[in-house]
Amino acid sequence: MALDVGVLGYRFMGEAHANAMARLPMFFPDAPDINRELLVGRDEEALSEAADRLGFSRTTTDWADAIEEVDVFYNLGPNFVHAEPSIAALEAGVPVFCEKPLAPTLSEAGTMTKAYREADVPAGCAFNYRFVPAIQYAKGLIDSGELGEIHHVRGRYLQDWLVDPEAPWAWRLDEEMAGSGALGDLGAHTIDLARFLVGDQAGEIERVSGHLRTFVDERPVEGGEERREVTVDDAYTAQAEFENGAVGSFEASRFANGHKNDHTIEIEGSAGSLKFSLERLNELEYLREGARGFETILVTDEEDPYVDHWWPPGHVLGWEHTFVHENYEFLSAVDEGGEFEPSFEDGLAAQRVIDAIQSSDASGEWVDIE
Ligand code: SOE
Repeated sequence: MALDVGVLGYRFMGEAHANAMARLPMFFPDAPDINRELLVGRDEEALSEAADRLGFSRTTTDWADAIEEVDVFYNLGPNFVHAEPSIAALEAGVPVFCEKPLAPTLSEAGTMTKAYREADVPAGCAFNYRFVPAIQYAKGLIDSGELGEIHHVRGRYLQDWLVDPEAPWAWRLDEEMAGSGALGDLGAHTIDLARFLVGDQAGEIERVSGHLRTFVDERPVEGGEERREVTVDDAYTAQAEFENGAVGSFEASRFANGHKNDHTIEIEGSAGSLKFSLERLNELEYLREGARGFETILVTDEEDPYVDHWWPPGHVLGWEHTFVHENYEFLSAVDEGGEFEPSFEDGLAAQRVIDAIQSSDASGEWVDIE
C-alpha cells in the first residue's frame, strides 16, 4: 500500500524534496511506494502551478487538512512555520520530516522534540549533507579510529547572496521568522555535520564562544518603496570545545564575496586528517597515518555509500542526490516502523549550540551547552 505524502512548502526545498521523491522508484526500487498526494501552501494560484510541476495530486491551503489525510507530513516551510504543524502531525501519529533548523528558537525546538518523544513515529530533521557519500565514507574512517584522537574540528559555510546591500528583504532576515541568520540557516548544517562525524569519538560540543555580525541592517522590500530592518546575523564565528577536549572553530556568512555554497569541514586527529568541500562533494582529502601529505579520494566506487544506486565510478553525483538519499532513508524508516537519523533529537542538539552561540555573543562570555 503506497504512502500518501503531504508537503507544506513548494519553493526551493519543496522542489528539492519533490525531485528526490520522483527519483526513488527509478534508482531505489526497494524504497516504499509513495504518492505525492497533497501540496500545502497559501497562494492558490502559485500552489496549483507548483502541484502540476512537482507532480502532486491535490492541493490545500490548510495544513490541518493535510495532517488528517496523509500518511507522512513534510514541513518544508519557513522556520516560523515548523513548530505548530509538525507538533499537530506528531500528536496525530503522523511521521514528520522537517527542514532545518528545527525551529527559530530553542524553546520551540524543545516542544517539537517533546512531541516526537511522545509519538511512536519517525520525525526527521533534513540535514541533507549527512547523506553525501564522501561524508559517510569520512565517518567510517573516523569511527574505525583511522584519525586517532580527534584534536581539531573546523567548519565553515560561506555564501554571498546578501553582499549587495540592495538585495531584497526576506523572511530569513527576520529574527521573529527565522530565529537567526547565517548561524541557524548555514551554521546548523555545519554543527550537525560535526556532531555526525566526530560525535562518537570526540563527544558533544560542551561549550562555545560566539560572535554575530550584521553588515547591512535594513533592506528594500520587493515590489514597493518599503524598507525593512534586518534583525539577524549576516555572519557568525564561534569557538567550541568538545567533550574530549578537541578544539572547534565554526563560521558562516552570507557576505563571503565570491563564495556561492562553500561548505567545508576539516578534521585533524593524532593519526590522520580529513578535508571535505561541498563544491567538490565527490572528493575527500585524506591524510593517512604516516603519509607525507593528503591524498584525494574520489568517493564514487560501487562499494561507496549509495553510489551503487547511480552510475559507474567517476560519474559524479550532485547536490540533489543528497536529498534522494535522505528521502530514501526517511521513507524506508516510516514504512518499516524503524528509526531515522538525524531525528528531532539531532535538530534539538544543533539548536542548543545555536542558542548558546547567540547567548555568548550577547554576554561576551563562553557558554556551556546545557
Ligand atoms: C540558504 O541559502 C540555503 O538555501 C540553506 O537554507 C540550505 O539549507 C542550504 O543547503 C543551501 O543554502
